[in-house]
This record gives sequence, structure tokens and C-alpha cells, in this order.
Amino acid sequence: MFTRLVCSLALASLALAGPLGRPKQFDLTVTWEKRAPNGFSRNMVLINGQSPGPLIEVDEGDEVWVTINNRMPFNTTIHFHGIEMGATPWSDGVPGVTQREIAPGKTFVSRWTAAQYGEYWYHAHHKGQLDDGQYGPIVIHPKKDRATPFGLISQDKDTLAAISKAIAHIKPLMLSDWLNFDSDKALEIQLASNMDVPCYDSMLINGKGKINCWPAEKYASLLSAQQQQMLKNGNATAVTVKGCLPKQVMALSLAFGKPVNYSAIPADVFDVCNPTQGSNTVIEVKKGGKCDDKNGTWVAFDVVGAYGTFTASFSIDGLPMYVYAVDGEYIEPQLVQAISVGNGDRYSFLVHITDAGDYTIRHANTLPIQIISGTATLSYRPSGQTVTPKNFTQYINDAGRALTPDVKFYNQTLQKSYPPSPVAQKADQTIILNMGNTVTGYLWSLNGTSQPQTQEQAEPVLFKPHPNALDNLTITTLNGSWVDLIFVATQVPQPAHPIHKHGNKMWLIGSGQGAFKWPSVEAAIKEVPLSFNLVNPPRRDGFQTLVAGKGPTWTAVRYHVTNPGPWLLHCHIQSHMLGGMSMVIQDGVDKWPVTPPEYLAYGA
Ligand SMILES: *[C@@H]1O[C@H](CO)[C@@H](O)[C@H](O)[C@H]1NC(C)=O
Ligand SMILES: *[C@@H]1O[C@H](CO)[C@@H](O)[C@H](O)[C@H]1NC(C)=O
Ligand SMILES: *[C@@H]1O[C@H](CO)[C@@H](O)[C@H](O)[C@H]1NC(C)=O
Ligand SMILES: *[C@@H]1O[C@H](CO)[C@@H](O)[C@H](O)[C@H]1NC(C)=O
Ligand SMILES: *[C@@H]1O[C@H](CO)[C@@H](O)[C@H](O)[C@H]1NC(C)=O
Ligand SMILES: *[C@@H]1O[C@H](CO)[C@@H](O)[C@H](O)[C@H]1NC(C)=O
Ligand SMILES: *[C@@H]1O[C@H](CO)[C@@H](O)[C@H](O)[C@H]1NC(C)=O
Ligand SMILES: *[C@@H]1O[C@H](CO)[C@@H](O)[C@H](O)[C@H]1NC(C)=O
Ligand SMILES: *[C@@H]1O[C@H](CO)[C@@H](O)[C@H](O)[C@H]1NC(C)=O
Ligand SMILES: [Cu+2]
Repeated sequence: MFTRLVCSLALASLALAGPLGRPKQFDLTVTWEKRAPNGFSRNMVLINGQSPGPLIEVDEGDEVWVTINNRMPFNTTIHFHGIEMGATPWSDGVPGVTQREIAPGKTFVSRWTAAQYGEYWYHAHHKGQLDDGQYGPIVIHPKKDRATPFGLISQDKDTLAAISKAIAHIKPLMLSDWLNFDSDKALEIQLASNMDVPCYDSMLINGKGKINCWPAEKYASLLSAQQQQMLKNGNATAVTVKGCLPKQVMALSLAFGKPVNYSAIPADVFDVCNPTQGSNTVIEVKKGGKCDDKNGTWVAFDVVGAYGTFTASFSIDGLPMYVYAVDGEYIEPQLVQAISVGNGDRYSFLVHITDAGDYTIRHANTLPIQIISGTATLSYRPSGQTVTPKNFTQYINDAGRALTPDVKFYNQTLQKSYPPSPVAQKADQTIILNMGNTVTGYLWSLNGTSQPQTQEQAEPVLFKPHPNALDNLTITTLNGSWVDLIFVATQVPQPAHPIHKHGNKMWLIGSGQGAFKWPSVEAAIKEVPLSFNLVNPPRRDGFQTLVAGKGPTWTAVRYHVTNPGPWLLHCHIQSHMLGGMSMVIQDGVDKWPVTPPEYLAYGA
């Protein structure tokens, strides 16, 4: 389904044509069926018979209606990741926050305005269904009068014309981590063992991959210094046949000394590996289309970190990438050989292809928990005929590390919005959130209290705002104000958390080692000015907090409340979110729109 002829064919659009000015309508039918994306058969979620689901492709300014038909034997919802949902918070897809769940056999219509442009995605927001393949890409083509940064890539007229054609046919590449068992089983194991069990079977690109099971010598050669130390601390010498840290070693950094029931973890989770041929995504590119310039062809890709857990290095052998947008918005382009893609992230980039051949697209996990990678193929046949096989320069290894010192990674610290996107120099409200793990090794919190699992079935916050912050799980702001969220990793060690906020983008204004000793950013800047950047800082809809290895760390983001509604703030690692790492921000509670009666009544 995602094997496409880039640029040379018009893509069949999923949108049902409507008269001008009418909403663009999409139908997503969600089913639970047996498939084998990595060669191992299991039940998974399909959307219109496929995973990833079909592309939702619209133009900036369009009204969008997405009809979700739940044909699965359990409840579900779909969230539109990064879409601001201005004035339509009831379409955000978060059970217990913006709507009631969609029951089996029922239909929900999400109506929203595509007020932004760029690359987004949709995914399940019910239990761990994202991990079962329930996700798909969204592309919003910008208005013609948007300023673009492509003049910073080339000044040549033909090249710019080819680039603009390539962007109009941007190709999503959805990256995911994949288990041989479903998300309910994963949750069951976590609850029974009191520990996260992040040991995966495959890494997929557009829903295809295989099970590798590399020899022990290969795993040994790929160990990082950190992994060697972790193994040593756990009295172990090697990773498992799946490339995972043994469970007792993982428990040292994931269970934090809290009791773990190892006999509740089936052997095949960590210690059994049966290789498969699996399947491989092939993207064919031909010359002769409008994406050509004098020397070759331009192709635009949108990488989506649709991971349940991983953060991974992404690279295409032999093809440097011009990264020109992050989380949908233009930036000053960076020319790089690799990108670190976190959970929920989107990176849009261009490649210029001149040589015929098959280019390997690869992503490799970089979290210390496991050595695993996955690949796909970009096939370029300028004149259609067969070509002699040739290997292009490989930039990263199967552990996601650069193979040579000249391999450059995308650098978020250098990220500059294009055009610049100014941030307020001072906030009206400061919210300090101490992140950690509560009670057991499986429960997580943003501020000491885990969001209970039952929240998804609760009366949506949208229908009845919570009284002001009495439960440690609700934050309340006023419309028009500027808010600082300061995430402090107090418990050590603690991994990076990909924190995602629904409703709007945020600016990363600072980060540092140690405790956050100040009442506000304003006070902190006086003492540690170099830890902050208030001039065109990185802007996105999710940020990784700093790893807390040897001591606490803090990460400060600022945002403008312009979008009244209840928005979930959460870690995008599915097991952390299910373990309670979420809060609700009642943004602009003074200006919430009135929920239409059909949404109020839905599922009641
Ligand atoms: C490793 O071995 C040492 C010495 O036998 C022991 O004290 C320590 O508890 C062991 N650590 C783990 C994580 O098993
Ligand atoms: C550990 O898990 C096993 C298998 O699920 C179960 O039989 C046993 O009762 C559990 N032990 C404890 C102490 O909870
Ligand atoms: C493309 O070809 C032109 C000459 O036709 C050359 O000047 C230019 O450097 C080439 N650009 C690339 C990216 O190869
Ligand atoms: C390309 O690389 C693979 C893996 O290293 C190797 O097996 C193959 O022989 C190479 N092919 C060519 C044409 O160099
Ligand atoms: C990213 O850029 C910053 C600022 O120049 C620099 O300090 C940092 O080392 C760079 N990071 C990487 C991974 O190259
Ligand atoms: C909020 O957190 C504080 C500190 O952890 C705790 O004492 C209090 O009981 C919590 N309140 C609720 C309603 O959970
Ligand atoms: C976070 O927890 C602290 C300590 O319990 C509490 O004082 C504060 O109000 C909490 N913040 C929010 C936004 O709930
Ligand atoms: C919320 O505040 C923003 C920024 O001040 C403003 O543009 C917007 O109109 C306000 N929304 C409502 C519903 O008042
Ligand atoms: C499914 O969602 C409905 C609301 O549409 C709710 O009443 C029901 O309790 C949910 N069922 C489960 C099993 O969560
Ligand atoms: Cu997390």
C-alpha cells in the first residue's frame, strides 16, 4: 500500500470529493485482525484494512471530517497528534478528557479545521492500541503564500521547482517498534511483574520488518560503554538472544529497587528469538517526473516516530538529508546524515538522488534497553531498466551510532523556526512538575500522583471542568497567558521522557543538570543565564526531558494559552502513560467553547 511511484503517478486520494468549501471527508474503519507484519502472525489493528492507516491529506484552511467506525471487539478513540483543534476540543480523541469512548459497532465523527500546515499523524488514544498498529499519517499542504525556507537549500530556479513538486508529493515513513503479542498482554505482564518489559521483536517502517536474532558476537560488538556498565552492575556479561538487557539488569534501572515478580514474565519476552524473513517496504522513485532537476531527482519524506517506547537513529545510506520542518513547521534547513527520532516526533526532509540503485533506509533503537534495528528500501531507477547492485555509504550502525566522525546528526539545539517564532520573555504562571515512579516499578507520575487507569471511562473533563488543581492531576490556566512547565527528573536514574502536550506547540527555553532551585524561570535566568535561550528557541509539540543519570535534571518549556480546552499532557512512551504519567491542563478555562449537544450526548 505504501509502495508507491514517487512523483510519476498521481496518488489516489482518500478524500471524497465535495463541492468547493465543503468539508473534506474521510472514513476510517478500524478492525482487529490477524496479520504478520514481521513474519509472525498475531492479532492487530487495521485501519481500512491496512497498518499504517491511509494518509489523511488536506490543504491548510480545510474543514476536515473524519468518521471513525469501530469494528473491533473493544472500545477505542483516535487522536490527531499535533493538530491544535482550535475551538473543537471535542474532536481531540482523548477518552475521559474530550469525549466518551467509541464502543464496538459505533461511529464517531471528528470535525476540525486544518488551521496549520505540515506533517502530523493520528493514532489510538485508548489503552495501548497505538502499539497494535493503530496509527496513520496526516499531511496538510501549506497555503501558497506561506514563506518557505527552500531558498536556503538552493537558489537555482529548476531545483526550487523540483523541490516544490517533491514537497507536494511528500512520502510518510512511519517508524514503529513491534511486539509478537498484543498491548493488552504487554500491560498484563507489566502489572503482574511490576516492571516495564520493553524487549521488542522488530522495528517496522510503514508496517513492515522482520525478526533478526543476531549472533552473540554481533551483539557484543555493538554494546555501548553504558550498556557494558549496566550489564556489569547486574552481574551479567551479555544481552539476550533478542539483544535486550536481561530482565534482572533492566530491573535495576526500570524497577528502582521495587520488588519485581520475574516468574510473571514469560520466557519469550526476553529470552526466545526465532528469525523471520518478514516483509520489506520498497519505495520506488523514477526519473522523468517534475521532481527532476538537471542532475537528478528530489524526494521529500516525512519521518514519524510512531514508537511505543523507542527513540531511534534514522538514516538513508548515501543520501544526506535536508531537514526543513520539525513537527510540521518550517525551520532553517539542516543538512545531516542522521536524525534521532523520538516518540511522537516528525521530521520532514528532502534528499537529492543522482545515482541509480537501492538505498537502504534504516532506523536503530538508541535506548540502552535493546540492540535492534529495521530497514526499508528506496529504489531509484532513472530509466526504468535494471541496474547493477551497488552499496551506498552506510552512516549509522545497527545500534544507531555514527560509523564515522563526519556523520552529522540533526541538532535540535540549533533548531530555528522559519520565519522566526518569537516567544514571550516572561511567563505569567510557573508549574513545576517532579517526575518519577510511584509505589511500584510500573506506575509513573508527572507530579507524584499516577493518573488512574479508570480515567479513560470517567466523565470527560470538557463536559465538567475540575475544580482548580485539587487532585494533583489537573493544571488550570487562563486564556492569553504565558505558561512555563518545568519538568524535573527528581528520581535518579530516570530515562528521558518524550513529553507531548495536546492543543498547541511549546518552546524549549531551557534545561540543566541538578535540581530546579528557583521559583520561576525569571529567577533562574539571573543565576544560570547560559541554561536558557529565549531567542527563536526550538518549537514543537513534544520534547524529550533530559536523562537523569547521576543526578536530577530539569527541562523548561513555555507556551501561550490561545486554545481554550482540556488538553492531555503526558509521556508518549505508552507504558509510562498507561502507568499514570499524564495530567490534564485546563487551558483558558475562562473561555472554553460550548460543546455541541451531539458531542455531549455521545456514548452517554
Ligand atoms: C552482584 O553480585 C554481587 C556479589 O555477589 C552482589 O553483592 C550483588 O547484589 C549482585 N547484584 C545483582 C544486581 O545481582
Ligand atoms: C508471581 O507471578 C506468578 C505467575 O503469574 C504467580 O503465580 C505468583 O503468585 C506471583 N508471585 C507473587 C509474589 O506475586
Ligand atoms: C548540478 O549540475 C550543475 C551543472 O549542470 C552543477 O553546476 C551543480 O553543481 C550540480 N549540482 C549538484 C547538487 O550536483
Ligand atoms: C553490499 O553489502 C552487503 C552487506 O555488507 C554485502 O553482502 C554485499 O555483497 C554488498 N554488495 C555489493 C555489490 O558490494
Ligand atoms: C548541537 O549544537 C550545540 C550548539 O552549537 C552544541 O553545543 C552541541 O554539541 C551540538 N550537539 C551535537 C550532538 O552535535
Ligand atoms: C497530592 O500530592 C501530595 C504530595 O504527594 C499528597 O500528600 C496528597 O495526598 C495528594 N493529593 C491527592 C488528592 O492525591
Ligand atoms: C505538584 O506536587 C506538589 C507537591 O505535592 C504540589 O504542591 C503541587 O501543587 C503539584 N502541582 C500540581 C500542578 O498539581
Ligand atoms: C484566547 O487568547 C488568544 C490570545 O490572546 C486570543 O487570540 C483568542 O481570541 C482568545 N480566545 C477566546 C475564545 O477568547
Ligand atoms: C466502552 O465505552 C462506553 C462509552 O461509550 C462505556 O460506557 C463502557 O464502559 C466502555 N467499556 C469498556 C469495557 O471500557
Ligand atoms: Cu516517560
